[in-house]
Amino acid sequence: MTTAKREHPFVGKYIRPEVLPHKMCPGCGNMIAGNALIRAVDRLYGSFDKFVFVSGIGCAAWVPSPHFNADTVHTLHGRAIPAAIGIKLANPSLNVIVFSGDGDLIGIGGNHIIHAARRNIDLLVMMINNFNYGMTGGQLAPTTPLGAKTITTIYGNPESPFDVARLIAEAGANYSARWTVYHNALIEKSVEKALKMEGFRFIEVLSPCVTRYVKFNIGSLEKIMDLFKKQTVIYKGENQEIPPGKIVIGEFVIRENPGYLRRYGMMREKAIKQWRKS
Ligand SMILES: Cc1ncc(C[n+]2csc(CCOP(=O)(O)OP(=O)(O)O)c2C)c(N)n1
Repeated sequence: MTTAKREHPFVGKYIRPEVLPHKMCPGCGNMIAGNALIRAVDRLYGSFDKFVFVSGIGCAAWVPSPHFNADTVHTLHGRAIPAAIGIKLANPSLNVIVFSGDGDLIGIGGNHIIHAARRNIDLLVMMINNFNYGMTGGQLAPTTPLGAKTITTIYGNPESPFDVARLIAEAGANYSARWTVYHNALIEKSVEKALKMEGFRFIEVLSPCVTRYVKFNIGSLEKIMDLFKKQTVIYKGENQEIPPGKIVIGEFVIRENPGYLRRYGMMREKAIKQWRKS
């Protein structure tokens, strides 16, 4: 007996039908971010032909691979960025997108991401921040809020988290933004904008891990979505006063600096000219 292939009603050709229904927990925000990414790609390019998606290990890393009907590379934990850099340098005509979790990108992969931002490498990185290591049981991550409970900090987290979007902006990226899955239309616009830019572009998406983090700290999906709706303020510049308890979302930096490939090309030309003269 053959089973009829099901096509996703909205993002159809971009999703491999054989992997549906997806395996994320009910209420997980991963696919909302993935959906926004697909819609932005669809509007600008109409296909995944010129794209490669790279991910590390974790629930978020499962969004492009195996779900996207595209060229995807599922790398080792924390190593999505170096793999993506290699792909981009080998074939600069490709749009290389890293899609992974906070534990993967800023925990084990933290060193890679800050240097890729500093070097303004021509990559788009989407990081799902669900405030913990979801796939392995809800352990403390470098994004877990101070005082929050996780399976490894049952009395509360004694550490301060990284403000990842600002860290990446400070490190030298051309674009850095943060949204929540409540703001899915804004994620889509942000991806569209980032895809038109060069250099390192970073989009952080705050997302509910209902099975772990939300269960330990907030209580329910409704409550965290309400928090994303009511407790967020849009970033308006460094002089903005942020009331206590608010979550700042928005675009933290938009630069037009040459990306790594263009800078490398300029240096190369200079070197060739000097060598010809000598
Ligand atoms: C070298 C190595 N260390 C640890 C692990 C175990 N591990 C797999 S996924 C993961 C956490 C992923 O967290 P995150 O990136 O936040 O993704 P999430 O599951 O929360 O979406 C860890 C610690 C591993 N696979 N490889």
